[in-house]
Parts: sequence; structure tokens; C-alpha cells
Amino acid sequence: MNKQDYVYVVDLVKQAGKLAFQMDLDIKIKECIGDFVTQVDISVMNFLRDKLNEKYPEIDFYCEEDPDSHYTDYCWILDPIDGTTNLVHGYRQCGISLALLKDNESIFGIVYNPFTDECFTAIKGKGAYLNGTKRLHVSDRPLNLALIEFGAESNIKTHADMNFNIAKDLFRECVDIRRLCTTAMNLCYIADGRIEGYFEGYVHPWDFGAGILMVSEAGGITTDFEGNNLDFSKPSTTIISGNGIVNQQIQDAVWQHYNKGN
Ligand code: LIP
Repeated sequence: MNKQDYVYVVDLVKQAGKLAFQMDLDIKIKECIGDFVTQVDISVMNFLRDKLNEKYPEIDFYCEEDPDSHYTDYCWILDPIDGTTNLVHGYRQCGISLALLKDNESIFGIVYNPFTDECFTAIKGKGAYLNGTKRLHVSDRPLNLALIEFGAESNIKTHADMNFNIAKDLFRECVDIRRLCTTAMNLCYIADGRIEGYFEGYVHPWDFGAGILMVSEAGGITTDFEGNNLDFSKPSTTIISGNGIVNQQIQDAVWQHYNKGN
């Protein structure tokens, strides 16, 4: 992505961020409690889809809230609000997550939290930055000095024991556990060295499209539970991300419980 396009897209996402302050969220439940969509999600999607399609008609558009959209080899991938549950509760940890995918790889990513005005960006091979100025680097903390995040598939609940048992094992080994409940922000926080690692058993490509590049450009590593690269063409996946020092230990903890159904 060239400088002109980078500036244009970052500005567009920040404009979209203003829509997060609209008063009437018009909250709707998608499939079950904990699976929400709000008017903010829809407004952000419509705004970005229209603008990006107009400026870049050759690039497809794949979005969480657009059931007719799908993965292609050259597409934008958007989660209009990652952390919708947080938004619904006024817990202002959420972000617009937009990435550009080429041949199943993220080549540009932006995660913008309009409430904190923190804008994380990354271009493949050119580093990751916070607010355009601070170069991001993962921390060098080992597990015994680490903060670890995990997602618990909140709207499914069937894997509650497995997720919390993994977390309990890690809790005994690390400084503490955090639950931000947004994959996009978790990955940015790893990239910025605020936390050291994260795992979740069920995420979608729009959740990690931008954040995965943030982590790799900051020197970290992201895989699925088996240690494979994440595949954007799959509708969902497991995920482990970290500073590269804690990843193996997270994977070991996951394997103590994964597939045991507990
Ligand atoms: C969330 C995901 C997020 C994941 C959370 C939660 P929400 O859903 O988008 O990436 O880490 O566990 O499922 O709150 O955006 O609907």
C-alpha cells in the first residue's frame, strides 16, 4: 500500500469512528444473548463499504455484518466493531478492525478505538505503529512476568470448562489474566507489549485480519491451536498469539485441555 492510500484509508476509518458515538445503539440479538449487532456496527459497515468500493472498485469487500460477502484473494476484511458486547455495555474497549488481504495474507491493517482515539496500523514489511508515531514491539517478558488474555466463546458457553481450565493453569504460571474480550484489541496490545499472550477457541477472520499483521510486524507470532498459520478463507479458527516467548507454553496449556471436552 502506498503512502497516499494509507493516509486515505486511515482517515476514512477515523471518520467512521465518529459513528460510534451515536446515542441510539438500536441493539439487536443475532443468534443468542451475547451475540449482538448495533446500529453502530451497521453504520460503520455501510460508510466504509461505500467509500472503499467507490475508491477501490477492484478490491472485494468481506464483512462480519454482511452475510452476502465472502473471502476472496484480494479483499478488504472488516469487523465494523470488534467488541460489540463491550460497546453495548458502555465498556469502551472496542475497535474498528479493517485489513487488506492479498492471497490469504494480511498486507495492511488498522484497528481504531474511537473512545481512546488509539489508532494501530501496520503495513507488511514496514512495521506497526500506534497513532502513526510510536513503533510497536512485542515485550520480551517470559511467562512468569506475563499478562495473558483469553477469549471464552461467551455466546456459546459449551467450552466454558475447557477455556477456564486452560486459563487457570496459565494463571498459576503468569502474573495475571486479563479479559478484554476483543480479539482485535488483544492483538494490538500484544504488539504494543502491554500483554504477552492470548488464546481463544473460536474466532472469525474479521476479528484477527488487522491484528495478526500488527503482531507479526511487532515481532510476535500468531497461529491456531495446532501451530498452523491462520487461514482467512476459513469461516472460523482457534488462535494463539504472543510475543514468541510465551506461545509454546500457551500451546502446552491448551493441549492439556483441548479436545478433552472439559
Ligand atoms: C467478540 C468477538 C471478539 C472475541 C470475543 C467476542 P463481540 O464478540 O468479536 O473478537 O474475542 O470473545 O466473541 O463482542 O464483538 O460480539
